[in-house]
Amino acid sequence: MSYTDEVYERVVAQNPGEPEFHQAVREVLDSLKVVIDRNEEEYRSLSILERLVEPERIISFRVPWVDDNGNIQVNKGYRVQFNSAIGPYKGGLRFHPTVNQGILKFLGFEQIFKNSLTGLPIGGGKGGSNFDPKGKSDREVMAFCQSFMTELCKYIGADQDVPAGDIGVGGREIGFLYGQYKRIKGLYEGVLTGKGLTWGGSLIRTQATGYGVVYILDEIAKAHNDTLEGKTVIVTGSGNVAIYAVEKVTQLGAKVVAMCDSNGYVYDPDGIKLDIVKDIKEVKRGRIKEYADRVEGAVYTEGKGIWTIPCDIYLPCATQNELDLDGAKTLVANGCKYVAEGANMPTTLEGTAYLQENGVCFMPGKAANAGGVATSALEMTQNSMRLSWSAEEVDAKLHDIMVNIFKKVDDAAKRYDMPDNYVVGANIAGFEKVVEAMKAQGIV
Ligand code: NDP
Ligand code: 2IT
Repeated sequence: MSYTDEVYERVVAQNPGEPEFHQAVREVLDSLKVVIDRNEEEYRSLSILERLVEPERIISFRVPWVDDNGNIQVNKGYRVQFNSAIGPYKGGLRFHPTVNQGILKFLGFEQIFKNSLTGLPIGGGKGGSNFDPKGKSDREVMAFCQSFMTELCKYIGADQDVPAGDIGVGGREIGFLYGQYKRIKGLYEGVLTGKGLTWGGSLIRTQATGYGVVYILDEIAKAHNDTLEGKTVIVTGSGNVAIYAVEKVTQLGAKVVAMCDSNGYVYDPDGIKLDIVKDIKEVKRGRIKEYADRVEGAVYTEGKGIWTIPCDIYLPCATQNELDLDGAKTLVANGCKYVAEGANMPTTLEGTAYLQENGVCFMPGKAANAGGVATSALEMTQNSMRLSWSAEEVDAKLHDIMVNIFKKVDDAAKRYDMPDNYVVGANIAGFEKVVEAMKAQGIV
């Protein structure tokens, strides 16, 4: 059996009940096969893959808090510190009822390669809780965040582990978390990113993930002698990543016709009016259904199926495994040409294979959505220097980083004779830097 298959079997046996983690590992190991084959002896003797798939540390803790009715609630809290070969652990916190250890391990594992691709010195980590911020008052969210940070603060620091936002964690939550960290540790340091602009945050961090998806999409189009101008686009989700992907792709001349949330999707043939989506989601914390009540000609459909609307470009920006094989088949049948993942692992392995086999240019999340964490690293840099850059400066750096990620991914795919296979390219290019660092640092 090949070394990669052996390690995959071991991961499945030793990490039961964690299908998303198995899936993320499967994809990476399949891509790395061609690299490992060239030097299997050395990788085996150093147990590189066994070390790569085992988190350096997982911290799990109880998060007790008091709700508005005076009842005590208890949630689970986690931080997965996956790999620190190239820098302090870096990655978001997710607050969503579906969060469990396996989901955070898949996210932390993806983060290792994503952070490597940015070219910046950040290792891989992820954390979160099964807490559901939906429908909670600001006071309840604050009580939860304070309790969560009271435990987490023992394990993080500006040069140790720097969390940020993810699903269910935005500016409000980062604020409450930061306040509690500072209160307990007495340190005003860059321990979290995605901070507010008056207290150490970076301009463009809010927009960065969505903008970055579109910057790399633009590079893919150019590499295929194409342009985004006039294209019809679907963006799934209507959270942070989705909103700013819509903003940038619209600025570049494309038309977004549909968005969704976990309840259903809206179709607006005239093009989504983003100011209305922002008001519903960023101000009122409402449902996407309200868009159809406010915009004439827009139609709301309850449930899944946003991919049935014909499009040239599909940007999944909601959550893992939202696009399966049937969805992929429908996209191809309707002539979709590009898929760039704003979310982490939103396409199943079968869906991805079908898209690639049918000529769709497919950019995986660990490359396409790396602009968020890259700008987080720029926030860390500004915090260390105790100054802040202008929006233009940060945006230009983000753009350069995304162009460079495209080059690295494209180059690695070509070096291994799989041009246009950006999945293989991203995994190999991300791995190359991390493995060099792991080898140099000995058996740790
Ligand atoms: P938000 O919480 O801001 O938004 C999430 C969006 O996805 C919401 O519209 C939400 O709908 C929808 N969604 C969540 N879960 C589901 C589900 N099970 N089914 C259908 N829709 C769902 O999160 P972000 O925009 O920050 O994150 C979106 C994705 O992007 C995630 O995969 C995240 O890991 C990834 N990502 C985020 C980065 C960042 O900087 N924020 C960076 C890189 C990747 P509803 O409100 O109904 O739950
Ligand atoms: O998935 C991700 O890259 C994020 N949620 C952002 C992480 C970060 O540290 O900015």
